[in-house]
Amino acid sequence: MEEFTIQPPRTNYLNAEYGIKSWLLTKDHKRIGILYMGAISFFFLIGSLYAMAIRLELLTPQGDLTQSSTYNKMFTQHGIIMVFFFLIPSIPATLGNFLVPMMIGAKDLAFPRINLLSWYIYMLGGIITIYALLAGGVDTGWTFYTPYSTTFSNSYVLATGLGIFINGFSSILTGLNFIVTIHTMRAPGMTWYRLPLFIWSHYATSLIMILGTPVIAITVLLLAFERLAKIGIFDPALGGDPVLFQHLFWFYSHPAVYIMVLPGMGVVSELIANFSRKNIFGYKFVAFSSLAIAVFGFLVWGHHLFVASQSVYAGMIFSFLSFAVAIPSAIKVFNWTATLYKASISYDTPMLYALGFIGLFTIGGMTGLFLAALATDVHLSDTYFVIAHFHYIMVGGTLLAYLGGLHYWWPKVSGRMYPEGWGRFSALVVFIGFNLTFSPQFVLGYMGMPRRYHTYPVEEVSWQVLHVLSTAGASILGIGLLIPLIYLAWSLRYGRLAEANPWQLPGLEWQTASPPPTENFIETPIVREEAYEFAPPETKEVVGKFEREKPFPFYG
Ligand code: HEM
Ligand SMILES: [Cu+2]
Repeated sequence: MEEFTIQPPRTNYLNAEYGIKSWLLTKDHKRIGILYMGAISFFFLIGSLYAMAIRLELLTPQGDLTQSSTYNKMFTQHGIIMVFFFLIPSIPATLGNFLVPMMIGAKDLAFPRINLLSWYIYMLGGIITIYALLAGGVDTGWTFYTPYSTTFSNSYVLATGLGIFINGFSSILTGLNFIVTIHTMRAPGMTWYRLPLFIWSHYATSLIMILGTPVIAITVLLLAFERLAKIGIFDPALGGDPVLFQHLFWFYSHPAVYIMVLPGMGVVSELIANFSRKNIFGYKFVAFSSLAIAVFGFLVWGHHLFVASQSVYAGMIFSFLSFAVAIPSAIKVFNWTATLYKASISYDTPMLYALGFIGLFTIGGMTGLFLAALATDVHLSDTYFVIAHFHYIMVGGTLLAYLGGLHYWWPKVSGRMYPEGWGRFSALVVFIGFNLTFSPQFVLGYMGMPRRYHTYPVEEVSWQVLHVLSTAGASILGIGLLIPLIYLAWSLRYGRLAEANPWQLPGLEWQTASPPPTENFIETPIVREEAYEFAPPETKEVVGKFEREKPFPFYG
């Protein structure tokens, strides 16, 4: 006779409760991560539409698609949405929210209600910004330079500023939550040096969020006062100094570029170690280089002011310090590369993104050195070279890391596998599309094409050729990004069910069900192993000349 065992339906964080209210009032860090994921995807879509409009306009030398005033709004709104509403929250608020507690063996973040509050603050800031765009838009550039922003612009500077001001608090609260959680809620045995590198990078990011974000909040506030009440902080006619704004703005916004890229570096450290099945080379160097970046990142803002009447001596010092800040980033690249050496690498989709990240981030960083060198920057400043530089870091870096991480943890988040073939295919399309979009821009900038112009001389035939290549690349990139959108949505319903540990890895997040229960672990895990110890429980590991039985990681 056949025996049936009736399995009770297993509850996990997705099916523990149903209904819109259970999502909007959730205190579960995993659900909040998903709320963020929905919101940032929306903002990414809006930002991408602006990007496509910019690329269409630049297909021809004439300004035949939009007027210059409309064009100013397009690139401004593209920048504001992508920087403040996509790149800054992207990895920390989604993957970080989901994984920081799970990776350290905690049930949730330290302050679950504050975590939910930070999502609402983000949404409020976002709605106000969208309102500003719909009401008439803003045309100052994402940098809001004075005196244009305070005195001359007739666009919705105040409303946009308010949106960014409010949004900043969401970032501060997320950083606060991560720091307290990492300090106080690690599972027994999870010492600082056993922390996954993803956690170290989020710790460093959180430090910048807490120390830097208040500065941009105050800067935006001062700008608003100046615009409303003409109090004379930035306006020279009233005794103010417009360059002071640039100092304040970049004092936050340079560290903010590391808010954008450090979490990506954390994802890539995970992917490189795990898909090489090797302990990461130089764990402590990789961990502390994140902290070094967080600290040194605050000392280099003046490299954005080389051509803004800053003294030559200040310029020389900022130039020197900018070269110094490249060192911790280079340390990471060297260690990732050394980890890959003689490893048994598997080229799954997440790993393809990680390898893409290393190459593109390196190009972005190296071109940063040309901009950090005083003499070359005078030529390159405010050209397309700068645009290419930071897109190599922010798109080639952060976006690729985000996509890699999303695929890697998708089985954990959704309980389903994504289709691997499509995953690899679209990773390739993204890589090709990205390079075709942005590598011509290095050349364009070098030849003198300024940023923020919607026309260029008809005689410069080669400029148009490069712009056409770039627009073609952007279309390929767009398709490469649409494919995962479709198959990830498809997989939610039709994807193969994911096992608890589909990649056979030792990390704590893989030692619980997919999707995890609301409290993450049935029992609090006890950590007995270093990070990235690779050996399945039943196998023996060769240590030097000796074979040794390996206990099952983490549980005992
Ligand atoms: C690691 C991540 C990095 C990110 C996310 C990043 C991001 C950016 C961004 C957004 C800008 C444009 C600012 C604007 O709108 O004018 C920029 C410009 C610049 N970056 Fe980077 N950067 C990174 C690394 C570096 C490095 C390693 C260096 C040099 C050592 C560097 C040097 C510069 C300089 C000097 C400029 C100013 C160019 C100019 O406008 O004249 N960057 N970067
Ligand atoms: Cu900078």
